Amino acid sequence: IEEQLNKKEEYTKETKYEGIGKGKNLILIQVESLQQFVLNKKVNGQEITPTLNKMMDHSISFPNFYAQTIGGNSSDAEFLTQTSLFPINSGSVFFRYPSNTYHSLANMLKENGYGTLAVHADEKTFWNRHEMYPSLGFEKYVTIEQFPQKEMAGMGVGDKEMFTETARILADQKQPFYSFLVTLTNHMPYEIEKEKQSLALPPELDNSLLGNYFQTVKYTDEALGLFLESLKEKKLLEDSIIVLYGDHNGIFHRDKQQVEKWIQKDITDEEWYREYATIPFMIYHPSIKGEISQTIGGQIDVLPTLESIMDVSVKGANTMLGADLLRTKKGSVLIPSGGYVDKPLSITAQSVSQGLTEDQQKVLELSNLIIKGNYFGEE
Ligand code: GP9
Repeated sequence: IEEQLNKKEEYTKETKYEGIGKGKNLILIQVESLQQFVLNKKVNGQEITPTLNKMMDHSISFPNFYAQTIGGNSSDAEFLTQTSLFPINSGSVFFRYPSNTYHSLANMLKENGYGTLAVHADEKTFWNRHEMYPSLGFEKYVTIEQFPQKEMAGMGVGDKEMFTETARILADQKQPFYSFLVTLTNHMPYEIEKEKQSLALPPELDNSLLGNYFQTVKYTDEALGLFLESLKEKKLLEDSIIVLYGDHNGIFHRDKQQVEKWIQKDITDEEWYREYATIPFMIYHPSIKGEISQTIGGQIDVLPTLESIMDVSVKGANTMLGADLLRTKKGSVLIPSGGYVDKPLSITAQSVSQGLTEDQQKVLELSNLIIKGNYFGEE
Protein backbone atom coordinates (compact mmCIF):
# COMPACT_ATOMS: atom_id res chain seq x y z
CA ILE A 1 0.00 0.00 0.00
CA GLU A 2 2.72 2.39 1.00
CA GLU A 3 4.57 1.77 -2.24
CA GLN A 4 1.43 2.46 -4.28
CA LEU A 5 0.63 5.65 -2.40
CA ASN A 6 4.21 6.83 -2.75
CA LYS A 7 3.94 6.47 -6.50
CA LYS A 8 2.32 9.92 -6.47
CA GLU A 9 2.99 11.67 -9.76
CA GLU A 10 5.68 14.35 -9.77
CA TYR A 11 3.97 17.19 -11.58
CA THR A 12 6.10 19.11 -13.98
CA LYS A 13 3.25 21.02 -15.57
CA GLU A 14 2.37 24.44 -14.13
CA THR A 15 -1.21 25.55 -13.59
CA LYS A 16 -2.32 29.13 -13.29
CA TYR A 17 -5.19 27.90 -11.14
CA GLU A 18 -3.07 26.69 -8.25
CA GLY A 19 -4.27 28.38 -5.09
CA ILE A 20 -7.08 30.41 -6.70
CA GLY A 21 -9.32 29.17 -3.90
CA LYS A 22 -6.90 29.88 -1.07
CA GLY A 23 -8.82 31.21 1.93
CA LYS A 24 -12.10 31.18 -0.02
CA ASN A 25 -15.18 29.12 0.83
CA LEU A 26 -15.60 25.88 -1.05
CA ILE A 27 -19.05 24.77 -2.15
CA LEU A 28 -18.98 21.31 -3.66
CA ILE A 29 -22.18 20.15 -5.34
CA GLN A 30 -22.83 16.52 -6.19
CA VAL A 31 -25.64 16.49 -8.73
CA GLU A 32 -27.82 13.40 -8.88
CA SER A 33 -27.59 11.51 -12.22
CA LEU A 34 -26.22 14.49 -14.14
CA GLN A 35 -24.50 13.64 -17.41
CA GLN A 36 -22.33 15.72 -19.65
CA PHE A 37 -24.28 15.21 -22.88
CA VAL A 38 -27.16 17.48 -21.80
CA LEU A 39 -24.88 20.51 -21.50
CA ASN A 40 -25.15 23.05 -24.31
CA LYS A 41 -27.91 21.00 -25.93
CA LYS A 42 -31.35 22.12 -26.98
CA VAL A 43 -34.70 20.40 -27.37
CA ASN A 44 -37.24 22.21 -29.52
CA GLY A 45 -34.95 25.25 -29.42
CA GLN A 46 -34.83 25.35 -25.61
CA GLU A 47 -31.63 24.91 -23.64
CA ILE A 48 -31.78 21.96 -21.23
CA THR A 49 -29.18 23.42 -18.87
CA PRO A 50 -29.11 27.22 -19.28
CA THR A 51 -27.55 27.77 -15.84
CA LEU A 52 -24.78 25.21 -16.29
CA ASN A 53 -24.08 26.57 -19.78
CA LYS A 54 -23.65 30.06 -18.35
CA MET A 55 -21.52 28.71 -15.50
CA MET A 56 -19.17 27.22 -18.08
CA ASP A 57 -18.23 30.76 -19.19
CA HIS A 58 -16.54 31.12 -15.80
CA SER A 59 -15.40 27.55 -15.19
CA ILE A 60 -12.67 25.12 -15.93
CA SER A 61 -14.68 22.23 -17.36
CA PHE A 62 -13.65 18.63 -17.91
CA PRO A 63 -15.81 16.96 -20.59
CA ASN A 64 -13.83 13.68 -20.48
CA PHE A 65 -14.67 12.93 -16.88
CA TYR A 66 -16.26 9.72 -15.55
CA ALA A 67 -18.14 8.30 -12.60
CA GLN A 68 -16.24 5.47 -10.91
CA THR A 69 -18.96 4.27 -8.57
CA ILE A 70 -19.62 0.59 -7.86
CA GLY A 71 -22.53 -0.87 -5.85
CA GLY A 72 -22.89 2.12 -3.52
CA ASN A 73 -24.10 4.49 -6.29
CA SER A 74 -24.44 8.03 -4.91
CA SER A 75 -22.62 7.13 -1.70
CA ASP A 76 -19.69 5.73 -3.72
CA ALA A 77 -19.48 9.00 -5.64
CA GLU A 78 -19.26 10.89 -2.35
CA PHE A 79 -16.64 8.48 -1.07
CA LEU A 80 -14.52 8.86 -4.21
CA THR A 81 -14.54 12.64 -4.23
CA GLN A 82 -14.09 13.06 -0.47
CA THR A 83 -11.24 10.58 -0.03
CA SER A 84 -9.66 9.88 -3.45
CA LEU A 85 -9.99 6.15 -2.75
CA PHE A 86 -11.98 3.66 -4.81
CA PRO A 87 -15.11 2.23 -3.22
CA ILE A 88 -15.15 -1.39 -2.06
CA ASN A 89 -16.05 -4.02 -4.64
CA SER A 90 -19.24 -5.11 -2.96
CA GLY A 91 -21.77 -3.15 -0.96
CA SER A 92 -21.25 0.46 0.10
CA VAL A 93 -18.33 1.80 2.16
CA PHE A 94 -20.87 4.10 3.82
CA PHE A 95 -22.66 1.11 5.32
CA ARG A 96 -19.75 -1.22 5.86
CA TYR A 97 -16.92 1.03 7.08
CA PRO A 98 -18.45 4.22 8.50
CA SER A 99 -16.16 4.39 11.54
CA ASN A 100 -12.78 4.19 9.81
CA THR A 101 -10.24 6.98 9.84
CA TYR A 102 -10.28 8.79 6.50
CA HIS A 103 -8.03 11.44 5.03
CA SER A 104 -10.75 13.46 3.42
CA LEU A 105 -11.43 16.85 1.92
CA ALA A 106 -13.44 18.00 4.96
CA ASN A 107 -10.81 16.74 7.42
CA MET A 108 -8.11 18.47 5.41
CA LEU A 109 -9.97 21.79 5.21
CA LYS A 110 -10.90 21.58 8.89
CA GLU A 111 -7.21 21.41 9.76
CA ASN A 112 -6.85 24.60 7.75
CA GLY A 113 -9.46 26.49 9.76
CA TYR A 114 -12.58 25.74 7.72
CA GLY A 115 -16.03 25.00 9.13
CA THR A 116 -17.56 21.95 7.44
CA LEU A 117 -21.18 21.26 6.59
CA ALA A 118 -23.02 18.66 4.49
CA VAL A 119 -26.54 19.03 3.12
CA HIS A 120 -28.84 16.32 1.83
CA ALA A 121 -32.57 17.04 1.91
CA ASP A 122 -33.59 13.46 2.59
CA GLU A 123 -33.61 11.10 5.59
CA LYS A 124 -30.38 11.37 7.54
CA THR A 125 -30.03 7.59 7.42
CA PHE A 126 -30.08 7.44 3.60
CA TRP A 127 -26.88 5.59 2.64
CA ASN A 128 -25.96 5.70 6.32
CA ARG A 129 -24.71 9.24 5.86
CA HIS A 130 -25.38 10.16 9.50
CA GLU A 131 -22.74 7.59 10.54
CA MET A 132 -20.30 8.25 7.73
CA TYR A 133 -20.26 12.05 7.52
CA PRO A 134 -18.58 12.60 10.91
CA SER A 135 -15.78 10.22 9.83
CA LEU A 136 -15.45 12.18 6.60
CA GLY A 137 -14.99 15.32 8.70
CA PHE A 138 -18.38 17.03 8.53
CA GLU A 139 -19.18 18.91 11.72
CA LYS A 140 -22.78 19.64 10.72
CA TYR A 141 -25.23 17.69 8.60
CA VAL A 142 -28.46 19.29 7.40
CA THR A 143 -31.18 16.76 6.50
CA ILE A 144 -34.88 16.71 5.59
CA GLU A 145 -36.07 17.59 9.11
CA GLN A 146 -34.39 20.99 8.92
CA PHE A 147 -36.22 21.95 5.71
CA PRO A 148 -39.71 23.52 5.57
CA GLN A 149 -40.70 20.78 3.07
CA LYS A 150 -42.98 23.13 1.18
CA GLU A 151 -41.71 22.12 -2.20
CA MET A 152 -41.58 18.37 -2.59
CA ALA A 153 -40.52 16.87 -5.93
CA GLY A 154 -39.58 13.37 -6.99
CA MET A 155 -37.93 11.55 -4.09
CA GLY A 156 -38.15 14.22 -1.41
CA VAL A 157 -37.54 17.93 -0.89
CA GLY A 158 -37.21 19.55 -4.31
CA ASP A 159 -33.82 20.91 -5.28
CA LYS A 160 -35.30 24.43 -5.51
CA GLU A 161 -36.17 24.43 -1.81
CA MET A 162 -32.93 22.65 -0.97
CA PHE A 163 -30.79 25.26 -2.72
CA THR A 164 -32.76 28.28 -1.56
CA GLU A 165 -32.73 27.19 2.08
CA THR A 166 -29.08 26.19 1.86
CA ALA A 167 -28.09 29.65 0.58
CA ARG A 168 -29.77 31.05 3.69
CA ILE A 169 -27.90 28.59 5.93
CA LEU A 170 -24.57 29.36 4.25
CA ALA A 171 -25.03 33.09 4.77
CA ASP A 172 -24.99 32.39 8.53
CA GLN A 173 -21.86 30.24 8.49
CA LYS A 174 -18.56 31.48 9.78
CA GLN A 175 -16.15 31.85 6.87
CA PRO A 176 -14.21 30.21 5.39
CA PHE A 177 -16.46 27.18 5.11
CA TYR A 178 -16.55 23.99 3.11
CA SER A 179 -20.09 22.94 2.24
CA PHE A 180 -20.97 19.76 0.45
CA LEU A 181 -24.42 19.68 -1.17
CA VAL A 182 -26.07 16.58 -2.57
CA THR A 183 -29.04 17.14 -4.91
CA LEU A 184 -31.95 14.75 -5.17
CA THR A 185 -34.64 15.63 -7.71
CA ASN A 186 -32.97 14.37 -10.88
CA HIS A 187 -33.39 10.78 -9.76
CA MET A 188 -34.69 7.78 -11.70
CA PRO A 189 -37.48 7.51 -12.91
CA TYR A 190 -37.30 11.31 -13.43
CA GLU A 191 -40.96 11.93 -12.79
CA ILE A 192 -41.99 15.32 -11.46
CA GLU A 193 -45.32 17.11 -11.54
CA LYS A 194 -46.38 18.75 -14.80
CA GLU A 195 -46.24 22.26 -13.31
CA LYS A 196 -42.56 21.72 -12.38
CA GLN A 197 -41.70 20.78 -15.97
CA SER A 198 -40.65 23.72 -18.10
CA LEU A 199 -39.53 22.17 -21.40
CA ALA A 200 -41.97 21.79 -24.27
CA LEU A 201 -40.86 18.41 -25.63
CA PRO A 202 -41.21 17.20 -29.21
CA PRO A 203 -43.61 14.23 -29.61
CA GLU A 204 -40.77 11.68 -29.91
CA LEU A 205 -39.56 12.60 -26.40
CA ASP A 206 -42.90 13.02 -24.72
CA ASN A 207 -43.57 10.41 -22.00
CA SER A 208 -40.21 8.77 -22.52
CA LEU A 209 -37.45 8.15 -19.97
CA LEU A 210 -35.16 10.52 -21.89
CA GLY A 211 -37.83 13.23 -22.11
CA ASN A 212 -38.53 12.93 -18.39
CA TYR A 213 -34.80 13.04 -17.71
CA PHE A 214 -34.50 16.33 -19.62
CA GLN A 215 -37.37 17.78 -17.57
CA THR A 216 -35.80 16.90 -14.21
CA VAL A 217 -32.34 17.99 -15.35
CA LYS A 218 -33.88 21.33 -16.37
CA TYR A 219 -35.62 21.61 -12.98
CA THR A 220 -32.33 21.01 -11.13
CA ASP A 221 -30.57 23.46 -13.43
CA GLU A 222 -33.19 26.11 -12.57
CA ALA A 223 -32.68 25.30 -8.88
CA LEU A 224 -28.96 25.84 -9.31
CA GLY A 225 -29.73 29.18 -10.99
CA LEU A 226 -31.73 30.25 -7.91
CA PHE A 227 -28.82 29.19 -5.69
CA LEU A 228 -26.29 31.28 -7.63
CA GLU A 229 -28.66 34.28 -7.52
CA SER A 230 -29.02 33.93 -3.75
CA LEU A 231 -25.28 33.56 -3.24
CA LYS A 232 -24.75 36.70 -5.28
CA GLU A 233 -27.35 38.61 -3.25
CA LYS A 234 -25.73 37.45 -0.03
CA LYS A 235 -22.31 38.51 -1.35
CA LEU A 236 -20.97 34.99 -1.14
CA LEU A 237 -20.23 34.42 -4.81
CA GLU A 238 -16.91 36.29 -5.03
CA ASP A 239 -15.63 34.63 -1.88
CA SER A 240 -16.51 31.07 -2.88
CA ILE A 241 -15.23 28.47 -5.31
CA ILE A 242 -18.13 26.39 -6.57
CA VAL A 243 -17.32 22.92 -7.81
CA LEU A 244 -19.88 20.63 -9.36
CA TYR A 245 -19.93 17.06 -10.66
CA GLY A 246 -22.43 14.32 -11.52
CA ASP A 247 -22.63 11.37 -9.15
CA HIS A 248 -23.27 8.65 -11.73
CA ASN A 249 -25.03 8.19 -15.02
CA GLY A 250 -28.78 8.58 -15.29
CA ILE A 251 -29.19 7.42 -18.88
CA PHE A 252 -27.39 4.14 -19.32
CA HIS A 253 -26.01 2.10 -22.18
CA ARG A 254 -29.27 0.12 -22.13
CA ASP A 255 -31.10 3.38 -22.98
CA LYS A 256 -28.88 4.10 -25.98
CA GLN A 257 -31.74 3.61 -28.46
CA GLN A 258 -33.69 6.47 -26.93
CA VAL A 259 -30.74 8.78 -27.41
CA GLU A 260 -30.26 7.54 -30.98
CA LYS A 261 -33.91 8.28 -31.70
CA TRP A 262 -33.49 11.77 -30.29
CA ILE A 263 -30.34 12.63 -32.27
CA GLN A 264 -31.52 10.57 -35.28
CA LYS A 265 -28.18 8.86 -35.62
CA ASP A 266 -26.66 5.56 -34.55
CA ILE A 267 -24.14 5.72 -31.72
CA THR A 268 -21.27 3.23 -31.66
CA ASP A 269 -20.18 1.84 -28.29
CA GLU A 270 -16.97 3.83 -28.48
CA GLU A 271 -18.95 7.06 -29.09
CA TRP A 272 -21.25 6.13 -26.25
CA TYR A 273 -18.41 5.83 -23.76
CA ARG A 274 -16.67 8.94 -25.01
CA GLU A 275 -19.59 11.32 -25.51
CA TYR A 276 -22.60 9.98 -23.65
CA ALA A 277 -21.30 8.12 -20.59
CA THR A 278 -19.39 11.10 -19.21
CA ILE A 279 -20.45 13.29 -16.31
CA PRO A 280 -19.64 16.98 -15.81
CA PHE A 281 -16.89 18.20 -13.55
CA MET A 282 -16.48 21.96 -13.36
CA ILE A 283 -14.71 24.45 -11.15
CA TYR A 284 -16.44 27.81 -11.13
CA HIS A 285 -15.50 31.27 -9.94
CA PRO A 286 -16.62 34.58 -11.47
CA SER A 287 -12.96 35.47 -12.12
CA ILE A 288 -12.27 32.36 -14.26
CA LYS A 289 -12.40 32.80 -18.02
CA GLY A 290 -14.16 29.71 -19.38
CA GLU A 291 -11.69 26.98 -20.23
CA ILE A 292 -12.19 23.41 -21.36
CA SER A 293 -9.62 20.84 -20.33
CA GLN A 294 -9.56 17.68 -22.43
CA THR A 295 -7.72 15.79 -19.66
CA ILE A 296 -9.29 12.41 -19.03
CA GLY A 297 -10.18 11.74 -15.42
CA GLY A 298 -12.73 10.57 -12.90
CA GLN A 299 -14.14 11.16 -9.45
CA ILE A 300 -10.98 9.76 -7.82
CA ASP A 301 -9.20 12.91 -9.09
CA VAL A 302 -11.49 15.48 -7.48
CA LEU A 303 -9.71 15.65 -4.11
CA PRO A 304 -6.16 16.07 -5.50
CA THR A 305 -7.44 18.69 -7.96
CA LEU A 306 -9.15 20.62 -5.18
CA GLU A 307 -6.11 20.27 -2.95
CA SER A 308 -4.21 22.35 -5.46
CA ILE A 309 -7.08 24.77 -6.20
CA MET A 310 -7.58 25.47 -2.48
CA ASP A 311 -3.84 25.28 -1.77
CA VAL A 312 -4.18 23.03 1.24
CA SER A 313 -2.44 19.74 1.67
CA VAL A 314 -2.79 16.49 3.50
CA LYS A 315 -0.32 16.14 6.33
CA GLY A 316 2.30 13.42 6.10
CA ALA A 317 2.37 10.68 3.49
CA ASN A 318 0.21 10.72 0.37
CA THR A 319 -3.17 9.10 0.95
CA MET A 320 -4.76 9.69 -2.44
CA LEU A 321 -5.05 7.42 -5.45
CA GLY A 322 -6.11 10.16 -7.88
CA ALA A 323 -4.22 12.97 -9.60
CA ASP A 324 -4.52 16.74 -9.97
CA LEU A 325 -6.32 17.02 -13.31
CA LEU A 326 -4.85 20.45 -13.91
CA ARG A 327 -1.34 19.03 -13.90
CA THR A 328 -1.43 15.30 -14.52
CA LYS A 329 0.01 13.59 -17.57
CA LYS A 330 -1.78 10.35 -16.66
CA GLY A 331 -4.24 10.47 -19.59
CA SER A 332 -6.38 7.50 -18.59
CA VAL A 333 -9.29 6.58 -16.39
CA LEU A 334 -10.38 3.26 -15.01
CA ILE A 335 -14.04 2.54 -14.57
CA PRO A 336 -14.66 -0.38 -12.23
CA SER A 337 -17.50 -2.72 -13.07
CA GLY A 338 -20.83 -2.42 -11.35
CA GLY A 339 -23.78 -0.10 -11.49
CA TYR A 340 -23.45 1.61 -14.77
CA VAL A 341 -21.02 -0.38 -16.95
CA ASP A 342 -21.32 -4.13 -17.34
CA LYS A 343 -17.61 -4.77 -17.41
CA PRO A 344 -14.67 -2.70 -16.17
CA LEU A 345 -13.40 -0.21 -18.72
CA SER A 346 -10.12 1.52 -19.27
CA ILE A 347 -10.29 4.72 -21.31
CA THR A 348 -7.42 6.69 -22.83
CA ALA A 349 -7.31 9.23 -25.67
CA GLN A 350 -6.48 6.35 -28.02
CA SER A 351 -8.75 3.54 -26.85
CA VAL A 352 -11.78 2.40 -24.92
CA SER A 353 -11.00 -1.12 -23.79
CA GLN A 354 -12.88 -3.66 -21.78
CA GLY A 355 -10.96 -5.04 -18.83
CA LEU A 356 -8.32 -3.36 -16.73
CA THR A 357 -4.55 -3.56 -16.87
CA GLU A 358 -2.75 -5.42 -14.10
CA ASP A 359 -1.68 -2.12 -12.58
CA GLN A 360 -5.24 -0.81 -12.58
CA GLN A 361 -6.51 -3.97 -10.95
CA LYS A 362 -3.83 -3.68 -8.31
CA VAL A 363 -4.90 -0.14 -7.50
CA LEU A 364 -8.48 -1.30 -6.96
CA GLU A 365 -7.34 -4.17 -4.75
CA LEU A 366 -5.12 -1.90 -2.68
CA SER A 367 -7.93 0.55 -2.21
CA ASN A 368 -10.08 -2.30 -0.90
CA LEU A 369 -7.30 -3.26 1.50
CA ILE A 370 -6.90 0.31 2.73
CA ILE A 371 -10.60 0.42 3.58
CA LYS A 372 -11.05 -3.08 4.94
CA GLY A 373 -7.93 -2.84 7.12
CA ASN A 374 -8.65 0.74 8.26
CA TYR A 375 -5.15 1.53 7.08
CA PHE A 376 -5.15 5.20 8.10
CA GLY A 377 -6.49 4.29 11.52
CA GLU A 378 -3.24 2.49 12.20
CA GLU A 379 -1.13 5.66 12.02
C1 GP9 B 1 -29.74 11.12 -3.78
C2 GP9 B 1 -29.12 9.87 -3.39
C3 GP9 B 1 -29.86 8.78 -4.03
O1 GP9 B 1 -29.12 12.12 -3.30
O2 GP9 B 1 -28.92 9.78 -2.07
O3 GP9 B 1 -29.02 7.74 -4.09
P1 GP9 B 1 -28.86 6.79 -5.34
O4 GP9 B 1 -30.16 6.03 -5.43
O5 GP9 B 1 -28.65 7.64 -6.57
O6 GP9 B 1 -27.70 5.98 -4.99
